[in-house]
Amino acid sequence: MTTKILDLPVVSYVLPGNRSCAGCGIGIALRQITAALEGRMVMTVPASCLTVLGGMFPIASVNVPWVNVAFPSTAAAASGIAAGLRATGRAEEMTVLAMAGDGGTGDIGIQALSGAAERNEDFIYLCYDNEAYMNTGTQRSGLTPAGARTTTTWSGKRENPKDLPRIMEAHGVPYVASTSAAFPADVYDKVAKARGITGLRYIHMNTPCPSGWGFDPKDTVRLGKLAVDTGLVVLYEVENGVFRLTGRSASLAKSGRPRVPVSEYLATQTRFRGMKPDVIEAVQAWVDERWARYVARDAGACD
Ligand SMILES: Cc1ncc(C[n+]2csc(CCOP(=O)(O)OP(=O)(O)O)c2C)c(N)n1
Ligand code: SF4
Ligand SMILES: [Mg+2]
Repeated sequence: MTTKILDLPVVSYVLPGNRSCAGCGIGIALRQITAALEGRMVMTVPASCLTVLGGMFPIASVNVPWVNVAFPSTAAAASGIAAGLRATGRAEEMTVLAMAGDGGTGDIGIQALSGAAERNEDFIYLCYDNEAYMNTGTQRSGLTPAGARTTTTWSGKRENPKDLPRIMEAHGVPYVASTSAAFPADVYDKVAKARGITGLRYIHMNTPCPSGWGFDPKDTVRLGKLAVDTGLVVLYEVENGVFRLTGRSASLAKSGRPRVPVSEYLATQTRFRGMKPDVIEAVQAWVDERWARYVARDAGACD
C-alpha cells in the first residue's frame, strides 16, 4: 500500500495545541500513527518528550487511551495490556501501541522489549528516534550519531549508533520497519500494515528535533528528507524476514543517482559544529558501507 500525502485521512486524534517545541517531528508523525489505527488503540508511554506532548489530564492533547509507565517498562506494560485484552475477548477491538524515545527503547527499555519480542507479544512497538535524551536536555543515548555534541559528549560522540531495527530483526519478529517523521505517508502506511499483523511489530522512526539538533523549526521536514537522501536514514521494511527498500530510499536506489554527501546534512545542524574532517570521512564511509548492504539486501543478494 502506498498512500499519497493528499489522501491521508484528515481526522486527527492529536488535538490542536500541545507542549512540544515548535517544529517537533513527534507531533507530525503522531497524527498519522493514531489515524492509521483509527484511534482504536491503547498506548504505553515512558518518560520522554512524548509524555510532554501528550500532557496531563484534563488538558491532554491526545484523544486516545494512554498509560504513562515507568521508564524501563514500556514493552512490559504493553505485554500486560495485550494479555488483558485477550483475556477479556477484546483483542480484536483495539491495537496496543508501545511508543518510546531512543533512550527509552535502545538503552533503558531494551530488556523488556527484547523479552516481549522473544515471546512475540501482540503489540506494535514504535521507537521515535530523536537521537538523544531530549526531554532532560540532550544527553547522548546509544542511538546518538557519531560526531554529535550533547551535554554528555561535549566534543562530539565517538561511537556510531546502535542498529536497533537490526537488533529487533534478530529476534525473528514478523514485522520490522524503518521510517521517518518527515514522510507522513510512509509512517501512515507502515503503521497501517503493522496493524493487520499479529505478533510483535517493531517500527523505528527517525524524528528530527529542532531544539536538540540545532536547526530552525521550519526545516524539520527538509532535514528529515535530506537524511534519507544521504543514506544516513533508510526507509525499509522486513516482513517475515523479507527485506525491501520503500518510498524515497527505494527510488534513490533504483535511480542510481548519487546520494547527497553526509557533510551537507551535518552542516545544517549546530550539534555537528566543529566536526573534524577525519570524523566526517569516517561517518561517510560507515554510511556508504551500510547503504551498499541495504541495496544488496533489496536485490536479494544477501541476508
Ligand atoms: C528511571 C528514570 N530514569 C531517568 C528518568 C529521567 N528522564 C525522563 S525523560 C528522559 C529522557 C528520555 O529520552 P528518550 O527516551 O530518548 O526520549 P526523548 O526525551 O528524547 O523524547 C530521562 C532520562 C526517569 N524519568 N526515570
Ligand atoms: S526537544 Fe525535540 S523531541 Fe523534544 S519536544 Fe522539543 S523538538 Fe520535540
Ligand atoms: Mg530521544
